Amino acid sequence: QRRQSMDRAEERLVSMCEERARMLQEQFGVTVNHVHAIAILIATFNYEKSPPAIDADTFAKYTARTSFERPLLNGVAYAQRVFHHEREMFESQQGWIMNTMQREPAPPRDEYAPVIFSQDTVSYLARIDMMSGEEDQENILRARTTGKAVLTNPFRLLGSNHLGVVLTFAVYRPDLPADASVEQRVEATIGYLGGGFDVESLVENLLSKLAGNQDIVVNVYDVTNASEPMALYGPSILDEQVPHVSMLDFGDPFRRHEMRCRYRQKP
Ligand code: WA2
Repeated sequence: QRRQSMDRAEERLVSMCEERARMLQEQFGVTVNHVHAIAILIATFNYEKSPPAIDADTFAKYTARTSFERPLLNGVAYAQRVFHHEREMFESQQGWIMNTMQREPAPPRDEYAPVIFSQDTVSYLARIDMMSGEEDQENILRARTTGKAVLTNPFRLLGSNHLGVVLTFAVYRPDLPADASVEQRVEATIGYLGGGFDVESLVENLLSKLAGNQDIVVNVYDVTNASEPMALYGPSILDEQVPHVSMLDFGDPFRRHEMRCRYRQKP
């Protein structure tokens, strides 16, 4: 009798965890796909047309109207690639000076990635050189050599200070061949599109709507380095209960994530 109820409890935990992992992965996937489409939109409308057929106001309107397509993202922003020798011209044309994330004037470097377009929900990113943040810089460099969606380590996002990860796509000149080399990719890079997955608040909101949510504790980790899991979501765990582990694929082959579920109280 006791054996059977244990099995049923275990089965219920497994199915609740798998359901949550599938849902989260699905919402991650649709969000990544939509950001990819905006990256292509920018390449098309900002580069192939002269003068550019997109400006900051149009970008803000379009991204606000399509935010339902990106349910887990705090917003999207576009950072233009600017070389050091172009900086003076760029700043005088824009009429502003690029800042670091610490809100200081950006110190000299070989190249910069100042945000020129942003969704209103992340308007605090405007004018910031995204190369000034360690996580953002790593993402930018990896995005442009791979041509794929890339994710950062879990860290606290600007603005909300919520735990999350940043998604970045490189934007290329539209003449980049499909089989381009790494060097060709880097050379053809004109900017970067991305935003923050606000895991702390948007995943909470997603899970809170599911039946049985009060019964279980859900954690999400970045387990790219298996011996050093990095917490991305959920409370710190004190008890030694063995969790059920569900695999998560957020679309960046360089990273591994997993969901771990436990009963709040032993059944
Ligand atoms: N987006 C939202 N919140 C953030 C953040 C970010 N980066 N960085 C820190 N907090 C413009 O990679 C290009 C968005 C990064 C793109």
